[in-house]
Amino acid sequence: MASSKGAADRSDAFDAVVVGAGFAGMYMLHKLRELGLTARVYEAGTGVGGTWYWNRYPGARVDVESLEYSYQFSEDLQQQWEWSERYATQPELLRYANHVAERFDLKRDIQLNTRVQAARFDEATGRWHVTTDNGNASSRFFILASGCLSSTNVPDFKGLGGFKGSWYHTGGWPHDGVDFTGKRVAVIGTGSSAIQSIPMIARQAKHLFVFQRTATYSVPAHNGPVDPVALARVKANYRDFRERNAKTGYGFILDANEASALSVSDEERRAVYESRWARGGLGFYGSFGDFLSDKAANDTAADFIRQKIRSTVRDPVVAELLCPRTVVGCKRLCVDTGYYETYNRPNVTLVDVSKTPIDRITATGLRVGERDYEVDAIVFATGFDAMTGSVMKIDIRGNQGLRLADKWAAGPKNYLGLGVAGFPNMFLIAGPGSPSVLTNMLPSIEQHVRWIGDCIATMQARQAQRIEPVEAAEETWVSHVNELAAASLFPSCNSWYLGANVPGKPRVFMPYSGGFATYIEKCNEVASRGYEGFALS
Ligand code: N01
Repeated sequence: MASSKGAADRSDAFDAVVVGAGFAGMYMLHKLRELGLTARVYEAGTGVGGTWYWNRYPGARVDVESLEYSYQFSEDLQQQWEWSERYATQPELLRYANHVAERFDLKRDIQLNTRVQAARFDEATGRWHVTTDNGNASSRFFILASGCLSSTNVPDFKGLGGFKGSWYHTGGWPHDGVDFTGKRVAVIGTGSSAIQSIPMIARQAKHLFVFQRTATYSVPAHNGPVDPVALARVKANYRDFRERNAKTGYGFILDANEASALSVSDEERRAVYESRWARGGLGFYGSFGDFLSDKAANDTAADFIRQKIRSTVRDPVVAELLCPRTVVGCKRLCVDTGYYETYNRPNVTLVDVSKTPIDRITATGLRVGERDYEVDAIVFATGFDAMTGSVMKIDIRGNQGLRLADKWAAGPKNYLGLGVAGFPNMFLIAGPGSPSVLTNMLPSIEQHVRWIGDCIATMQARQAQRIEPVEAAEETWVSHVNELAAASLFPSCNSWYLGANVPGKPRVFMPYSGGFATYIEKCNEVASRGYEGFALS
């Protein structure tokens, strides 16, 4: 049984405290138990599942195929679990998370409904003291599995407090759902969450107004039931499938074409894009080898998608507004079902707020310039304080009281994305400095958990008490992450990868963009050299 609120009103000592019971926190707990360690997982929600617990907006589903976006640590689990669709819906993913929690008896060490507020390292005892809104704990290891996209971003619009209708954020959707039937609805934002929810909301609402600041590239999902032939092939040798996936740049198999987009004729290039478009999904990233490194190559993909938008959306003015002008992939490519088609509906209006921003929320709607839009409900599909938001909300203090918030004031600094100098025995899972959000998150999470588990096992074998990165290794890693980003097209637009969506946030490209396979090699090399770049004592 998960601990109830009351049961936690005491100070507890554990080998490890883990923040978050999403896919990362759940597997970390399982791994710690395998090592014979005691652990407590704190989770702010009333259930497990992380992202899939919070993001219940209409149309929410994964954008990586379910057969790949799933745990691989248990052969029985991956053989026995049956995904119903190529891209699982949020309810199915949440069922999966709960199934894993039950199957591995995780809930008895997960304390729900509890938010971690502070964590302080005591140099004298070598222990972390963790404060929550529901009891305190101490532990040798402090592990942040708090998620990259869990701290919601509601822009500070004037007048929101006086709005008489209802408002929602996609990342904190009511558990009972929302019925928009007969309502006039505003959706603010056109990122992945908006692109998935807009077609669903448009079907219910009397009228839908979409407020777009930046147009987004999206490829069709072509979702459907899992292909039984592909399923049988994967399950016959799931291990091989996972090994191939770990050798890719993105952590999922996309049959990457290494050729340059500029090395082939116009007809050949178009045929490649058409076949990727027909297959659907993020495999579009694998069209050409220089997709994200050469602007001229990227322009050919951008032109292709713009043509698709123009041939789908009947009103040419609306189609032009929907055509993005940025680099394809400098924001995460979206995967949709009927997104562009939705703008052909008579009850949908696209409002361009790129030049004239939303001025304020009024009692009855939104004001843009001189014009008022009257609505009954507002959906903020405005994203997250990504990658650092959920970590920075915790007051974390390391050696000599050093605050993580101060250390990261100019952007996150860590070594391999796994540890932070000055914060002994603290680990991050799939956060900044690692491939995380640029990859299939599940294999990235599992790779981190395995690495942390091996590291702790090595410490036990050597009777080492503390581990933390050496400053010089951390500096070198941060520079490497920055250099890789600077050599790519990623920094060319205002993305949440760069922190550009949150006013005042330092502009630093946060994830490691050198590719999943290269990153795994680097982590393994560090471990095989006795945790090179870390100080063990
Ligand atoms: O958030 P976003 P998201 N006025 O930050 C706009 C993952 N995910 O929740 O681009 C007007 O991408 C903002 O405009 P702009 C996935 O990794 C995955 O959609 O800043 N507009 C943008 O259009 C994804 O990348 C799935 O100009 C404002 C939108 O709000 C990540 O989560 C599904 C504004 C925010 O887009 C985040 O996606 C969903 C303002 N003041 C999410 N402020 C899958 O498919 C912001 N915007 C698995």
